[in-house]
This record gives sequence, C-alpha cells and structure tokens, in this order.
Amino acid sequence: MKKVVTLGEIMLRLSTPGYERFVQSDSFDVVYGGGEANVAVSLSNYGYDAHFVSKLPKHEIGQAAINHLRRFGVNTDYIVRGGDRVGIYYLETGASMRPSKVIYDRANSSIAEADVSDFDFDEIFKDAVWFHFSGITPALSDKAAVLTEEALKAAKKHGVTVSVDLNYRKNLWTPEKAQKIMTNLMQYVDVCIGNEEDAHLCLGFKPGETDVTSGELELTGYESIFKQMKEKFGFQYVISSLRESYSASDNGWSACAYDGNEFYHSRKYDVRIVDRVGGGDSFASGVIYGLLEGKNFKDALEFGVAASALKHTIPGDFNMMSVSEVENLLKGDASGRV
Ligand code: KDG
Repeated sequence: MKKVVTLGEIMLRLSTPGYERFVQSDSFDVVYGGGEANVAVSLSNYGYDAHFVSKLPKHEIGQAAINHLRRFGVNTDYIVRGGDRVGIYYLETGASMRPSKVIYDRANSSIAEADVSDFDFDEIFKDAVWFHFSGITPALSDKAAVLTEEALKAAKKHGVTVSVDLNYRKNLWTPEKAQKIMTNLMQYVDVCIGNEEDAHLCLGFKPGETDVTSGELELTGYESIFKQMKEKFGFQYVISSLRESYSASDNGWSACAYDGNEFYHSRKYDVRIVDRVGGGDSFASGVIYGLLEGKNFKDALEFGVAASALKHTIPGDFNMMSVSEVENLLKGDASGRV
C-alpha cells in the first residue's frame, strides 16, 4: 500500500442545521474537517496508507477528532497529543442567492502552537511516496509556517513528490505575508493546485483575463498565469478547479491544467450543491490519486473533477466516494446533474 502524508489542522465544525442562520439556530451539527485532513480521508478511501500529521489536545474532543479520522481509515500514528485547543469553525450554509458564512475560532490551536521538535519527519517520510499540504497550514501561525518548511525539506530529502493546494484564506493572513511565505515554499513543490485568485494572493501573479461570461469560462488568463508559474517555480503540473457560480446552490464545476506543453480544460459538471466545503480538497485528492496511479495529467484531472463533483453531494467536509463510484461517473454523461 502506498504511503501518502498530509500535514495540517483538523477542526471541529459546528454548522447550523439545514439552511438556518447563525442568529436563528439553537443547535449545531457536529462534524470534523480541515483541508489536509479532508485530503487524507479521500486518499484513504482510494486505498492508500494515508497519514494525517497534526497535533491535538489530550482531551476528549482531541480524541473525537482522531476517532473521526480513523473511522475513514486514516492513519493517525503521527498525530502528536498536547497543546490547549482544537480549532473550531462555524458554518452557516447558504442557498440560492444567500452565500454561506464561515466564522473561525482557531487561534492558538495545538497545531498552530506546535514545535518542529514535536515531530520526527525522517520517520514520517520514510517510505512515503507523496506529501500534500495547503496554504492553510503555514497561515496558521509563524511556528506553523516553520513547521511546514521543515516537513517539506524532509519530504524532499526522502525523494517524496510534493503537491500544494494554495488555498488562500483571507481570515488567516494578508496577501503580503502569504506571498512572503508561500513564494519560498514553492521551491519544494512538484504539483501546484490553485485558482487564479490564489495565484494572485499567495504568489503575486497578476490576474489575467479569466472571467465568467455568458456562463462560459474564458481561460486565456489561466493559460498565461500557469505558464508564468511553471517558468518561475519549475512545477511539473499547474492545476486549478474552475467554478462557475450560478447561485449558492448551483454551480458549474470543471478544471484546467498545464504540463509545460499543453493546456487542458476538463469536462464540466452541473452540480446541485448539498455541501461545497471540501470540494477543492477532494479535487486535489482525485488528481493525486490519478497521478499516483500513473494516469496522464488529463485523465488525472478528469478523475479529480469527477470526484470533487460527487463531493458536493455529501454533507460534511469529507468525501466518502470510492474509486469505482468516481469511475462510474466518468463513464457517464456529464451533462446532467451529479
Ligand atoms: O477546504 C475545506 C476547508 O476550508 C475546510 O475543511 C475548513 O480547513 C478549513 C479551513 O481552514 O477553512
């Protein structure tokens, strides 16, 4: 079984039931989620020995987060216990023209306060084939940024392929800070995933002409930014999911990628959204799966888009779709709703 590793924060997600507003609700639904934890769950579903690396308090909520990951087959052996708190995020799900809202309560979480000495990265990356992180982890704190770079150095030392999802989070840092840290981290990255806005906010690339016009995406901006990104950082692939937002509940969902020779735009799915959180993570996981299985970059992209389209139908941050379920969608007609 291939060993894959992700590093980041898993949070307690408290969401209002159904489409209730925060000010209206008198209860919350509980799940757990976080960018890199979501990726680990998908990769575990696809049959890998998926390790999620993090730090969680010794109390029962920390344990509950671990149990939740284990339930979906994620290997939690490298989760260090200690520190004071589990990060929380509150979610109010939007519908029609009312957008969703997220409120973070995650400052000083155990992983944000973790030290490099908490982890044995040589052990963690021994025999691993892939490491995935996102721009969320280094944004958590200065210590988390240092931790991320140390993990990346160890991954490279062990010959591990590295992917990043740029995932700019405006409530965690400024574009200036993000650019300073993320630009440096790109030297370790083989596969870069991020949309035009992420590329702008995390890496300083000027937005191109990408626009949504008459429901059709204009991708000339992506093509030129991807070329610039590949030239500057030497990525093997530059990849983005593409959302055409019809409303908070209905989206067009596709992706594009560049391998240095060819720019490719995937099939598009019209998605009726049950829960969009984690859609990007399941896209990243699907692409990682495709590349790990030796698919060419176009087929890996198609797998990622299909997996991610299916995620939008599942409540919670995790994507519990199997390889064969994704493949069934790939065999079918993409024109209908997922
Ligand atoms: O990509 C999904 C994540 O945004 C979600 O799981 C919560 O990690 C999270 C974050 O930082 O917003």
